[in-house]
Amino acid sequence: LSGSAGETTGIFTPKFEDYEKVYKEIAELLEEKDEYDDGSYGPVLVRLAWHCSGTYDAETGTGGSNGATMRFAPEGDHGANAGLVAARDFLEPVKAKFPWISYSDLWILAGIVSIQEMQGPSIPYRPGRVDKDLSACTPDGRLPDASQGNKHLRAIFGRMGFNDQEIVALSGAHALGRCHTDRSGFEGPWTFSPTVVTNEYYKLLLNEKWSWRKWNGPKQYEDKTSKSLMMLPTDVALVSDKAFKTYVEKYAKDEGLFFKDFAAVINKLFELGVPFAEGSENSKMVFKPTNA
Ligand code: ZEM
Repeated sequence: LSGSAGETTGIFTPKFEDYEKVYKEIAELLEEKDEYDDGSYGPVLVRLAWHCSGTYDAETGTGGSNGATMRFAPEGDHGANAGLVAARDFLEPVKAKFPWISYSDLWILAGIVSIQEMQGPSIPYRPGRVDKDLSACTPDGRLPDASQGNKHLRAIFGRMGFNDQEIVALSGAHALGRCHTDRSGFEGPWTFSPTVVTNEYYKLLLNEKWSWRKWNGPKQYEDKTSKSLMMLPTDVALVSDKAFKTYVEKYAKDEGLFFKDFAAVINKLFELGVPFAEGSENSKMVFKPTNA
């Protein structure tokens, strides 16, 4: 009844079926626009969803995916967000077709669609994010700096409320995508299958020999075998730190465990600081991947 009551007053109350339509639209666009980068916008869409969420500060309750403040110049221009305009532009036609969805709900949904369509685990979804104005932009420097190490990772992710196990599980996202010299300055992919969610990142961290790449760019590692893969200093910190390494070993051994923990921690990341409706915790949406 709530749906029809809404309609009579001109307020549209979207339901599961409506979000499912948005899911399908994004999935179709992913398939259609397959000439970007390694053949998919999936990785950069996952990065967009992460960079909205990763500004969260548990102490002040500021930042996080609620607000979509990366639309505005101060935050959109933060060095960490270089290149994410490609992901935001990709989603503009979806926003135009479904104007009732907020940018902040749309960007997070796109991250979930991408993970699922790239054969990753199923990630539950809850809408409820509201777009804010530019006064809600977060200060620069809240996202991790790839040139740093274990202390920095614990400080940045600790501020969001994540522990060691969660930091390692989140980092498995680097199975996806690549670094671009014109964005971060770093170069290359972490794995040989950058458009498929796998536990390859952990296997490579453990089983490859990583040495400093000799080049003019920022300090990064290259693998000894093919010299075509890369690791950031923050990636290698996950095997040089003993506590982190135990989780790298677990996820390298057991892809099922990684998928389970990745789904849980991505769900937590994407919901940081979002004032969801009471009771919505128990009624999250789960979408079927298109080709399952
Ligand atoms: Zn990333 N990430 N990230 N990351 N990331 C890049 C690319 C991608 C760090 C980082 O500095 C960088 C997480 C954590 C951390 C993705 C997802 C997630 C790039 C390359 C850098 C430099 C950007 C470029 O040049 O285009 C650091 C220091 C992290 C701390 C642990 C987490 C958490 C992620 C998701 C859950 C993804 C998917 C990409 C690939 C983007 C693309 O365009 O291919």
